[in-house]
Amino acid sequence: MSSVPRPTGDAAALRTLNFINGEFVAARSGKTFENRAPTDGRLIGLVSEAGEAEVDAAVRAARAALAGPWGGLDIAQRSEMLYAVADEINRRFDDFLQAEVADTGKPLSLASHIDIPRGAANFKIFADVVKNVPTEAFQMATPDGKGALNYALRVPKGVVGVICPWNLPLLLMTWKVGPALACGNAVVVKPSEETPSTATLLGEVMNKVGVPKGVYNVVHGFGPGSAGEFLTRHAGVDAITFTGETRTGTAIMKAAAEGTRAVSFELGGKNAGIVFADCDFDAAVEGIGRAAFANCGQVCLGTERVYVELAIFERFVQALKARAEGMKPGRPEDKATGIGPLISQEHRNKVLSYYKKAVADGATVVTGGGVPDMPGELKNGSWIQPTIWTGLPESSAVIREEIFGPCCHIRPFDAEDEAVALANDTPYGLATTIWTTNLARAHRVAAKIDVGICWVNSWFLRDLRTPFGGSKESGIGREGGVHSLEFYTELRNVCIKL
Ligand code: NAD
Ligand code: 6OD
Repeated sequence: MSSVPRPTGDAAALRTLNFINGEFVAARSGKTFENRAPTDGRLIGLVSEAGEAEVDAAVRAARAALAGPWGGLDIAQRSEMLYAVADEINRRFDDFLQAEVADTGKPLSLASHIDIPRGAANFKIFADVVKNVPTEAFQMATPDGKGALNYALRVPKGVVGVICPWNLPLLLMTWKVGPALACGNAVVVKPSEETPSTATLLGEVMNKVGVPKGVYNVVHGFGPGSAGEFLTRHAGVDAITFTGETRTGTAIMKAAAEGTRAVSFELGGKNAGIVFADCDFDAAVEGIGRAAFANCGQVCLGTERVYVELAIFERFVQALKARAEGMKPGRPEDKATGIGPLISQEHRNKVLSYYKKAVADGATVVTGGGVPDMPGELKNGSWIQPTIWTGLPESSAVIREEIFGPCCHIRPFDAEDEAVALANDTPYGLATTIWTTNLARAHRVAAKIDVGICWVNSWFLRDLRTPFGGSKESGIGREGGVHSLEFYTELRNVCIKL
């Protein structure tokens, strides 16, 4: 039986199953929920909703794997296995691509350049990191003159619960599963209820390359009162790594407090873009265009607040308008498609409520502001127009709250300090993108913005060895490169009296 429904055929008969202890299993309760395509609302298939029994079985399977053959592998053997996982994802590239595109509706061009290649790369990079990061050693003097030697061992945290969002499903899930497994942990993954497919498909890959059963488990369901809550509350979970909304992070942190479990949180943002008059104008328009509209604005690092130096403000607004209007909505496989739909009708209602609020708060709608007219079955999809506003007060909810849609507000500024103050005036602290050709200014401003990631003359340019995460309400901790090892392992100091 295939673990993932394909987008064609008798969808109602197809089930996306949980993956527990190396097997695809339906929940004992028989409960399922629908997985619908955001492009046209068609039923992709039914997803088996894990209950407490399945979550418990997954956690136990993970624990048993740690005590079994997985726990006995050395770093080189584990790394070799993770390379095989990456190679198998690449071999089945088209299966992953179809599954991701069916669940999200994102353009094939985007998923084939970002989501799936990064899904594979996340295994290779951390397989390399674990092999190359040393631990520390200290010699110390002792009163008897013989001394002592201290050295640190890195040991896995144990069973890691991985809770994922829907915007970059495979990429963000493997961004956590890759390092967790490289460090020798076992995982239980709870993908978003909106995008269950690629995490499930990865179970087939794990079996194919011989990852021992129980090392990688997937349970499907929702948050409160469902698999998400059952997993984060489960006493057998040693650490929780989560990507999603800040308020969900708060709920998970409360669950993790029981048993003082470690958390790593990658949360929401309300990121600023700052465009100085001395920028490379075309590059800035292109970069801010990507930051505001890529993935239909559903990227945590995206820019919803744009501050542009007064001298180029009007020209910039018109250029970004032209760029937004040039993005044609359409089917993922259509080469002319520039923008996909939002993930769901529910999310579209949320984004549209901000579109309404913007007008109520006095915005000038430069472009967009509504729903595009789509032909045929696409009418049933969750399409939305890329939207640009000007003229809002900084106090508007549209400026203060994360919308997670293809939209941005553009405001002029006069001076560098003013731009920095505006960018920092938010409870979030995830990312910023700065556009300037003045090198001294680039360094100066980057140092003053209170975020985890600051891009200069670029956006979403990722070196996976670098620290990734947010400050303020955008997260707790950093992942990436050696920083991932800090979360996914415990350092044990061994002190030997000589
Ligand atoms: P979400 O918080 O609604 O859901 C994320 C996951 O948490 C889902 O799997 C959901 O089922 C689960 N969940 C919900 N409530 C839960 C609970 N009480 N206990 C346990 N699990 C629970 O987020 P989303 O809507 O899927 O994703 C969009 C959000 O994610 C945006 O806020 C975005 O900024 C954020 N995000 C952040 C990053 C980052 O790296 N900082 C990356 C991507 C997305
Ligand atoms: O590139 C990454 O590693 C990463 N975590 C990206 C997050 C994107 C948020 O939507």
